[in-house]
Amino acid sequence: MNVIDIKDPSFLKALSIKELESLSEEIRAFLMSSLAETGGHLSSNLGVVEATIALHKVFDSPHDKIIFDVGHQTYTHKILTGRANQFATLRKTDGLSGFLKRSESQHDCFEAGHSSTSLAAGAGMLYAKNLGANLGHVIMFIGDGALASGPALEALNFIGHDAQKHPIIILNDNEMSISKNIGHLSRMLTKIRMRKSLRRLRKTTGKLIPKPFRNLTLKVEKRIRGFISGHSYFEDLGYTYFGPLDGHDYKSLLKVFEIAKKEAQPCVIHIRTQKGRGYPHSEKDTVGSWHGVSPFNIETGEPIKPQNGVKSYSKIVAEYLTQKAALESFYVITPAMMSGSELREFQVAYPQRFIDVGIAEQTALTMASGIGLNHIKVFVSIYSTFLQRAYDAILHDLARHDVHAVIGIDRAGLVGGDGETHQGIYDIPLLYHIPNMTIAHPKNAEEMYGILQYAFNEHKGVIAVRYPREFVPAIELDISKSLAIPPSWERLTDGKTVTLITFGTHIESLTRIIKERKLPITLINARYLKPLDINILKTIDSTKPLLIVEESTLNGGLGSVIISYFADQNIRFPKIKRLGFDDCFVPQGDRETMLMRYGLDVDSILEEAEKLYET
Ligand SMILES: Cc1ncc(C[n+]2csc(CCOP(=O)(O)OP(=O)(O)O)c2C)c(N)n1
Repeated sequence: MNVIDIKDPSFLKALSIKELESLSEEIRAFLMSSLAETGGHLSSNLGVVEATIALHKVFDSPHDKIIFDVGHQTYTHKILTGRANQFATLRKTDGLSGFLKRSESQHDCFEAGHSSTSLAAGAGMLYAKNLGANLGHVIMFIGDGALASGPALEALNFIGHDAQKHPIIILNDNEMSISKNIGHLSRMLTKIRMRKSLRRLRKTTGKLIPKPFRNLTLKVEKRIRGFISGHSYFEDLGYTYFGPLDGHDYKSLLKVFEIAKKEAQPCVIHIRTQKGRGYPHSEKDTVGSWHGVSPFNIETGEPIKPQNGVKSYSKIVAEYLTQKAALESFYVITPAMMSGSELREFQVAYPQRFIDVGIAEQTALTMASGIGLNHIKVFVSIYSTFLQRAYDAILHDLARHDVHAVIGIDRAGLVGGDGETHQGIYDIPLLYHIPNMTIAHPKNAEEMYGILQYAFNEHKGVIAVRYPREFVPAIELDISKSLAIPPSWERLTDGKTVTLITFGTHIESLTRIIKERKLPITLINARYLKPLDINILKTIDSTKPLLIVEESTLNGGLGSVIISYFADQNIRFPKIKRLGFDDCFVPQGDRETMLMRYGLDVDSILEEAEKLYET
């Protein structure tokens, strides 16, 4: 069968194991050729082809609810539910989502993008079922990386206590998060795997051992087994535990899924899969380079458009940290995003000062407080979108203690293909009202170094430095030549008819165009969003219109704070206009297109300024 022709998963019921195996091969080949064109979450998807097919064969979606954690590994699910023909648009503007999307299919029963929500969502569905919601089995499919995160562990603890409900948790254990997994849960899973291997070893070698010695070896083995595994973690939490199974072997998958279907108790099915299976480059990956990829050449594994001559802001920050670490000791913490935040080089150079806490954003920020309270410097690298998970840790644990800590907010602003769930446009209001908080957003790489110098060397409390998912020319910056830039704004042009306050990377183009075209605009770089630069605000001509632009949600953003300031001073402007995202979730799409759509590209900003001074 051509995968493009698949309409829904019902055809799987009639397929034999041989046929399922050849379908897996076709799906893998389709995924590889399709993702080579579009990019996407390659490794996670190649690993779960058999498990997804087996789930859809045994269960009846959409009546049975299959909730995939994060949703980044759902490409096979998308194919089986009739979306293969949309794969050319994967993660593109107005295209197929890279995650589950309820508006795409009735088989997508819950949407995510952030990890570790599937168990709680599934628990909610079971409670809804109890009050009469018409749904069948509830299956939560979660990776070993996501299971180790707080929200998943909380739900695991909660669900297991209720023997009346029947959640089916599929634990997809590939020993990887994006990079190698960390933590004790991961070690415990290794022990469970070893226990199974020991059992198998005993079966095969037992007969070879002369009879008088068999009892002795059994005793030794029992001792080793007790030492290695103890009771099963999941059984102790109230689950019937199945596994570990080979997650690529249909015979075992189908058998155990069928048994679990009939179980009346909460159960965990532990499957072992190989991340990146079927493609040598991704099979070998241990650092996460193939977790999410841009378009690549299948033969060589090389990216189609290598980013020559440019560097990401993440890389600029990582280079600063590496240079800084040669001068003094401090910690860098990441919640599982070493690869995306380009911290690999730092980790290799300073492994003792690099902490990957796994998908544990709150832990990352509270740990930073513990470190900072002991007068040791600490940098937490975190994506804007995942910072949402750490709000309380920042407010309650860091800012309230007024600890010195630097938070690097990566992916601030629009993020492109990851879309709605990952947009970095909500952190400004989230942080702004927190006392003791300083927030910066440099306009370019040099300014980034200057702000980081201030943040590390002179600042006393919590400071967040935002930077976008954008590239800059690959210049080498030298920390020794970077002067600290303390909280202040800069006036870049002096025009007579309108004042434009903004921050971020479009400032350079705006400055250039305003100067070239001699536009009558006063342009102000609000490189510190908090505190406001009152000295500069006092110089603004309130008889002229004011335009405030931010690549952020407007509610509670910089514009609203500036307007509040002027209102408090009883200063009125003839006109004030704010540009940003107005109370909305912004869908996926390439950055430039989406900025244009929302009127935030350089041309639209200047047009808006022009309208203000013409009226
Ligand atoms: C709250 C949150 N933090 C970080 C991420 C980024 N992220 C996406 S997938 C992933 C790894 C998940 O690992 P695992 O659950 O083992 O799934 P696998 O990709 O290995 O199948 C991470 C860290 C996220 N989606 N959500």
